[in-house]
Amino acid sequence: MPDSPVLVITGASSGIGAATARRAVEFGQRVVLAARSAETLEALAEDLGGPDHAFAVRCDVTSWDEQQALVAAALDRFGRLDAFFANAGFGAKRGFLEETVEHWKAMIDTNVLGAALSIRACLPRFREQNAGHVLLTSSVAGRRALPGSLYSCTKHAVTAMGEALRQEVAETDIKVTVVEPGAVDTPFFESRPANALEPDDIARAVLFAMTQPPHVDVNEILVRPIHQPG
Ligand code: NJP
Repeated sequence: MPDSPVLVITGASSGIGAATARRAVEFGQRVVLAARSAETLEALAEDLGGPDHAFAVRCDVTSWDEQQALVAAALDRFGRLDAFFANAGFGAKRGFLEETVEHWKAMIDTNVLGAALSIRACLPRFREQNAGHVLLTSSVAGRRALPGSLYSCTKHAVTAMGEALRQEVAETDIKVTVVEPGAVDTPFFESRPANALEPDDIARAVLFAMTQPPHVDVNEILVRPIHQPG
């Protein structure tokens, strides 16, 4: 599939990222899977059809060097880059007296700085080719603040980042999509949430945004499980 689109996904080792990789390959795309768990990524890449379809790159999104190396590896392996799904992230217990300061720093570095570094890593290529699609995983918690939730603050930053980028590239053919899931049944939660979405429910929304005609830019998608009150 030498001409099929190439999608980089961070946070691809589980949950929403892994489900999106599966759907993207089903839609004929080639995927570059990034996360810190190299062995899990390798196994997923194999499962998705091996090196012609999926390629694993260990990348901690908080590292600028590793994000640059990720884009370089994608271009080196597949020769093109069409979309970048900045999806890596994690949460924290609600309450400004909860968790450690180190946990807060790691969460802000991953959720906010990590997303910004992903944009910085793929944007030169997208500008050069005047085409490309940046997708960012925010959250329902990036639309409305949740009580005592610093996580919610990080996702507000991601929502703002998507809109800031959209405006910056509005005169180009680059697309920007902010994805805002409600509760999704993934390892994000320590215990399984009731009445949650499946990761594939978000993957289908991501593929919807990615498969629109060139003149359509889906900027924001908020998907809750039915009956989710907040
Ligand atoms: O969770 P999970 P989700 N560098 O735990 C990776 C948002 N969200 O799919 O590095 C690189 O299955 C981690 O991989 P590893 C959420 O905030 C979720 O639910 O190997 N990668 C794994 O692949 C997040 O932004 C819900 O540990 C790093 C992935 O991130 C996104 O959805 C609701 C990393 C996390 O996968 C995907 O989360 C919502 C790093 N430094 C938003 N740190 C929900 N589940 O309900 C972590 O609104 N990862």
